[in-house]
Amino acid sequence: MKNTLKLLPILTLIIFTISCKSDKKNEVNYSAKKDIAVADGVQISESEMKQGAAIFFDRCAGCHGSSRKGATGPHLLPVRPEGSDRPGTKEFGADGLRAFITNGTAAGMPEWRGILTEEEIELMTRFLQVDPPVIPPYGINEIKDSWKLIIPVSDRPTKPEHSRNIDNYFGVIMRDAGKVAIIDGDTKEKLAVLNTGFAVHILRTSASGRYIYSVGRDGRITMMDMYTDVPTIVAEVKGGFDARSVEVSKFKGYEDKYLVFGGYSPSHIAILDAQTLEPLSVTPTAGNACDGDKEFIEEARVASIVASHTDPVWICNVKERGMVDIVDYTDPRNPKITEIPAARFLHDGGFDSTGHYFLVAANASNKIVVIDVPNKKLVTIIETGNMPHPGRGTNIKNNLGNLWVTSHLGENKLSFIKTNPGDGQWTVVKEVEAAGFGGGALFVKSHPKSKHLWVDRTLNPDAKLNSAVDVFDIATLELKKTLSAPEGVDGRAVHFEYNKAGNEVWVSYFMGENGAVVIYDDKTLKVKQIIQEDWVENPTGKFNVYNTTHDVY
Ligand code: DHE
Repeated sequence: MKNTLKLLPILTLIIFTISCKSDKKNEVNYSAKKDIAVADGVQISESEMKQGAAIFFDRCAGCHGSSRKGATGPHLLPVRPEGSDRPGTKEFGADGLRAFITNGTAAGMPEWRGILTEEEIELMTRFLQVDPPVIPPYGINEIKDSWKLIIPVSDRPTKPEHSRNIDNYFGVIMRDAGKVAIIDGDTKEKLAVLNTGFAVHILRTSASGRYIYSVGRDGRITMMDMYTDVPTIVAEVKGGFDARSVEVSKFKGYEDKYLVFGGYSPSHIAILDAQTLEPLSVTPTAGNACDGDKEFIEEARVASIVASHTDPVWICNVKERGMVDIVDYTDPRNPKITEIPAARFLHDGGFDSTGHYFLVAANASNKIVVIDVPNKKLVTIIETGNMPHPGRGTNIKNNLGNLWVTSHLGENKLSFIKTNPGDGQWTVVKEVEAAGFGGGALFVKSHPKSKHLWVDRTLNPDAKLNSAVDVFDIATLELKKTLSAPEGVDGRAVHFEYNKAGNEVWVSYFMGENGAVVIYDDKTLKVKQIIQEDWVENPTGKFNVYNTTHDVY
């Protein structure tokens, strides 16, 4: 059973990728080398190489890395790389690869039968035996070429064209539809459903709250204006082939000025004008690992990014290298980057309640890293549990002190880290189990005005657990209630967001037949409203404008 638990993180990462059922495809134009395919004795044409690369990018790159050198999953290179205990794919041959892909493996690879067609599996058995296609260069010129300024700043309204309360707008991601819905949180009206690109991942809001930016797994950033009567897309740009995060400048004097894009592929930090999305600079993130390993890590993907409110910096987390990069944006064309060696692989994180400290999960080493942002220093690294996955985490307060909370993917554990000075600061002062067995939690959430802590179990294999959410009492840290999916709603419960007032919690249901956004009264824990119209397709992240702008979590 322990082994199953250990596999859960790998499995879950793969489930993320599988679950993306969109017909839309990421348009990565890898340049295939005809001669390599032929020289290796594998029959594969240039167009098949392109098709294989597209399948790999959409389905496999999240775990195995865009360049197939391995990340959370093993490498998939034709020949065993020096020092690796993992054979090359040529050693497995077409039969071995077919068996892995079709049936999955005990090490956590899922069965792709039924998800990929037989022809696609056949193609992948050949694609994986030849050298990976070269990822074409993508730098500032390519970003500039992709840039579309749809509505110039001078043609935009100077004040809202409506009397709605923008602070309580919600941006809701419809991941598989490649869309973002803007919902008025006061009236629950859908104001617009905007096309934002392949497998949208997260949203961030500008410091003024006027603009919402989305980023997707095609590296596309879409900028949406909330001042127009109907929210409108005003600019778009492709910052790379693949990405997971974007953030804006929030420090006084820099509000709504600059935007940072974190590239998974290529691995780089791009800075853009936040009013127009014009690219200003690109800095590759490749380099050595945090632990003194001399291996140069080319694929050094940028994971979470937060914007400091106390300094003109972003905190960008370089996953494979385990480096926390503090990016000073005062000179955006020549950003000054301070690298803080931390732990591998950095993933997601958020601020403590003061906004002075940033806490980020290093999920390959089961740790939470604490960074003192104004002083650009590592405070400490805390061992928590198997695969911490906090989202941005959440801040609560009770008789143990101010606590920042993380859930875990790999085990059933919530860890409460004390953040205020005094005995126990930066240690886990309490651990709590949720209902049932196993991990699979992705997100936690509370609000300064709430008495509750909400936790999902999205990637737990048990449908009863993954379709429910647990609500804990902040004062006692005891489980108060497990809320199952309301009637007529199914799928996995994922991600929470409070409204501005802090008295409603919005929960998404995705990967089912009857997805929805369910709105709970945070006090009574009763369903207030279910948003389940036709346009609601596999909803995932939800971002309230006020809370996102002010980092209320
Ligand atoms: Fe996410 C946050 C990466 C799969 C929904 N996800 C993040 C962040 C990273 C990340 C680095 C932090 C962004 C930040 O704060 O700046 N996510 C990845 C992956 O690499 C991964 C594991 C696999 C993949 O191939 O993408 C992955 N993520 C998923 C999902 O499957 C989820 C549940 C739905 C989806 O989009 O496919 C999902 N991730 C989210 C959401 C956030 C997020 C909603 C933002 C949480 C927040 O409150 O800030």
